[in-house]
Amino acid sequence: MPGFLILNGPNLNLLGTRQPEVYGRTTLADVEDMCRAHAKEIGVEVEFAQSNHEGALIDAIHGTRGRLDGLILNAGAYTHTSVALMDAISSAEIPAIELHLSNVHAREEFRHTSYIARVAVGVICGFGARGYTLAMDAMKSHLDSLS
Ligand code: CA2
Repeated sequence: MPGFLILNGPNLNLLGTRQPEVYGRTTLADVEDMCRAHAKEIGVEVEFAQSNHEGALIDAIHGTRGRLDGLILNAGAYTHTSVALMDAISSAEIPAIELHLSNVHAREEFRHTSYIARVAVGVICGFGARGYTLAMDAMKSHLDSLS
């Protein structure tokens, strides 16, 4: 069974508790439940993690190497700033999907830049919490297309 890491970056632990007009009312625990239920439906295994620390996110990405088959990453604001996360994805050598709850392209100019997109298979944004299960389907279909 393919294994995915679903990794969430800074401030996403606050999901569902503030700014519901931007990020919705679903909490990160709800998202994890949705992902675990969806994983059973589509026949994949998932690990789910969140950190507010860039180094911890890098360690988690390194930990996928040779062990898991896909990375789904909502890097939060680090998306727009972190060459280090980009390099970590390249070094892990597993396919990555960049994910955002909000449509970052409809927001401030600084959110239009992504270091992650340069090393990602694709990007999903603007579908709220549903984006997580969409990303799982997209990753599964991507892996199927390789075999
Ligand atoms: O839309 C997304 O998923 C983002 O990755 C969320 C980041 C933002 O910096 C990116 O540009 C787009 C911010 C995460 C903040 O999460 C919060 C959630 C609830 C309340 C406060 C912050």
